[in-house]
Amino acid sequence: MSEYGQPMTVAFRTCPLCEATCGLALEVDAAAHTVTKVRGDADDVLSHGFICPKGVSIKELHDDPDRVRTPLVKQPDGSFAPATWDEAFALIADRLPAISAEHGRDAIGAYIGNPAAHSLAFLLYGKVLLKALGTKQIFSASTVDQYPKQAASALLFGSGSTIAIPDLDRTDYLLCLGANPLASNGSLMTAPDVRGRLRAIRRRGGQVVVVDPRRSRTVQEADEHLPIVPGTDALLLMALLNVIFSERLEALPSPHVSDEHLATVRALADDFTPEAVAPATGLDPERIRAVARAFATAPSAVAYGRIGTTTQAFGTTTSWLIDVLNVVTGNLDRPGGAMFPLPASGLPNTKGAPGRGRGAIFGRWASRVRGLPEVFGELPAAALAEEVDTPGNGSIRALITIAGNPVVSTPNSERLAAALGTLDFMVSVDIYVNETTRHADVILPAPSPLEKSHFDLVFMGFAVRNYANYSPPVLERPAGMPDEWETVLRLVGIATGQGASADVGAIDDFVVRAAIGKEVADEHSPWHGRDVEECVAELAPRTGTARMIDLLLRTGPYDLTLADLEAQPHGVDLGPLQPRLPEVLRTRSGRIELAPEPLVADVARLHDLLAEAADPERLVLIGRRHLRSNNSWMHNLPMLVRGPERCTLHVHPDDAARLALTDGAPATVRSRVGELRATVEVTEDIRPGVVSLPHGWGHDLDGVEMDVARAHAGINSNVLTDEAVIEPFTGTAVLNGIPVTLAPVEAPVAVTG
Ligand SMILES: Nc1nc2c(c(=O)[nH]1)N[C@H]1C(S)=C(S)[C@@H](COP(=O)(O)OP(=O)(O)OC[C@H]3O[C@@H](n4cnc5c(=O)[nH]c(N)nc54)[C@H](O)[C@@H]3O)O[C@H]1N2
Ligand SMILES: Nc1nc2c(c(=O)[nH]1)N[C@H]1C(S)=C(S)[C@@H](COP(=O)(O)OP(=O)(O)OC[C@H]3O[C@@H](n4cnc5c(=O)[nH]c(N)nc54)[C@H](O)[C@@H]3O)O[C@H]1N2
Ligand code: SF4
Ligand SMILES: [Mo]
Repeated sequence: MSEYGQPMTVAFRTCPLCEATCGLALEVDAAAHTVTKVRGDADDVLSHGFICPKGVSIKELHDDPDRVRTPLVKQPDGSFAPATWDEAFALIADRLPAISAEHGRDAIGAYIGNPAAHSLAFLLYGKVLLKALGTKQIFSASTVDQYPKQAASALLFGSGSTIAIPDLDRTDYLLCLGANPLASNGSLMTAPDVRGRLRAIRRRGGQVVVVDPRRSRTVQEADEHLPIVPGTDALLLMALLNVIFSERLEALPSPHVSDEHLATVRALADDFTPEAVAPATGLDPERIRAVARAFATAPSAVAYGRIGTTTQAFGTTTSWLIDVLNVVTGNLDRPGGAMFPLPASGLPNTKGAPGRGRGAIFGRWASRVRGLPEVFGELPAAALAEEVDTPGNGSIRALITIAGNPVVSTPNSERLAAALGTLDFMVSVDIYVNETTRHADVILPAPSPLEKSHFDLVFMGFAVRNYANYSPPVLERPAGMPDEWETVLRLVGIATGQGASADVGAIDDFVVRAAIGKEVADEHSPWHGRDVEECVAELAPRTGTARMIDLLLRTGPYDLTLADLEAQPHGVDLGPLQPRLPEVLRTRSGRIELAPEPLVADVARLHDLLAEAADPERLVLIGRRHLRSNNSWMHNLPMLVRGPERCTLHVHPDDAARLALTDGAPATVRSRVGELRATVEVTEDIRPGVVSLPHGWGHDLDGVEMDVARAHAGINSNVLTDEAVIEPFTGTAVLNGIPVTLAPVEAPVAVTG
């Protein structure tokens, strides 16, 4: 019983806080509008009871007094005052259309952050809003994250969401590059309890090899660690291919790859012998050979790369070579290798004609200031500041941020913060007054995660097993609080000139009819040829996100409806991943484009990298993640920030000795763009020449209204990362491998007398 004398109930739902999508079992105290206990759901079909400290902290997140619960409007003195929803929307309707009328549609920018990838509101209606705004100034966290992987996948397989996922539960050999899933809980690999799954690989006689400049927690679970020089993974991959080709260890040719492409790749690898790449990668040639042989001869093997391989100078090329390695060893699309999930809600690769499509198209427009190419409908986040602070036709005068904190999460934070201060108008849909949203004129809050429904539309498509689950809200929304999708559609109403009081239901009806229209027109859809109104009636009386999900499920690859998922609170297991070639392809050729022309051309840059002499004095900065952190926004939860200081600069003892740095003492870190004072942590767990600072900290800026985070402020590593240094294909920021210099901070001379 709760203290209010009401019975306690247990609710099951998916944790929305990271890609692992664990099942939570929550003891609900509806009368007190909170949960009293958070456990892992032992019956969840994917997570089987696994949970991490962040999942437990969902209670603190819900209860957090600093979480924004009513719209906030900026006052003339710079403070925020609560407003009603109608007042907030009226203000937006007054300002936003006027700016686009005066300066053009591109004068309104949009930045979409990471939690939006877990939020049905943005997944289902975000595109509608961006289309309604009609701006090309669209930015997101994807260009400080995974776009290189998606671009490589699009070139190879024809769609950016056709990502080959490690078949973790059946593989005999995992080669993990630039990922630390024991801290991150996995990314582009939805797999709760990675530690358990890695231990299972080793228990069944398999091997785990980790390529990382640091001795990460994942390294501690591995058989072998290759402590690579940051940014040189593509050289290592070329050397692995070189050994495999020269020792004739490749698999039989695949019917899905042309001989010509295979020959191209083989020729490209020619120059990259283990000896040739050894100086640049810092890796022993014999160990490279041994890994190549073991990978190629294992019954099954898979190469997998994440942040350390995408947010670096060779992001797309490295991501490509990872899949080339999977392909030439026969490990693509087979159990234990890299496989393509088939999620219940479908993917672009389940729509249209199977096996063939339009392929990847990039660069349909370019950014105004630097001329950087569009990728997946966006411009690079590294270009956001210059698009605001460089005057001229098309400069951004108003910005909408949605579930994003670009001031902390994107390169050269100080420039971006200054730029946001010059905007004519800014709206943030967010749950905190943080480093970014403090610049807003209006903050529109989202309901607490316990007050929202949940369906991990994106991440079920990147999971190590096919499964589906749906979570209705655990708690009712407080009176007057709209659902997040209603907020998005009210913004759509404003952007389409219908004003602040547009009929959200009518917009929703319009959107669902358009989606149904596509299905009935697609000859490969189970709804092909049906009457739109009859389909609308079939989905009634649902509305909003629930209706859209029901539509996706009914037209998806399994015979499922939302009601089926509602009846299964622990989720529905749809079995291990199945081979999907060739139907999964959407390339023009109908085959895997193993040697995409732009990436083949980029190999010249790899030759240059080979020739770069190793400079023993050179120091580069990389990042790292900690289990109790989530990018920039969960440091206000006491249970996640307690314990020793975590925002420290890891320095190898040799570098510390050379530079006279002391463990626990401050040091000045300088890069081209910024300077920070960091606390040094001397550790053998990083290779010499490399230093590491976690991202997402630095909460002591003026106007941040997060008391716990302020008390554990840390420093923002993106003050040091350089917006000018980007990956060439996607404009993704190079966040790993930033040249820095270090110096001890001299203790102030005591003045007595
Ligand atoms: N140096 C360095 N920088 C990095 C990285 C790195 O490895 N190194 N990693 C990069 C990566 S991978 C990513 S994804 C980005 C993340 O970049 P961002 O997405 O810009 O930043 P987050 O810290 O995830 O901020 C999320 C925001 O969403 C808000 N929020 C949380 N829940 C909700 C909700 O339910 N609704 C709404 N409307 N808002 C919500 C939070 O308050 C916060 O403001 O950071 C990148 N930056
Ligand atoms: N606890 C926690 N979990 C998270 C997040 C978080 O902030 N905290 N963020 C979430 C998000 S948005 C994402 S995208 C994922 C990211 O998930 P992961 O990619 O697993 O993230 P990291 O733990 O940063 O692991 C990246 C590793 O790459 C290494 N590295 C750096 N540079 C290089 C390089 O040049 N080459 C190689 N081979 N390695 C390099 C780093 O030392 C680090 O160990 O995590 C998600 N989960
Ligand atoms: S691993 Fe991710 S999904 Fe699972 S409980 Fe932790 S934060 Fe939630
Ligand atoms: Mo991310």
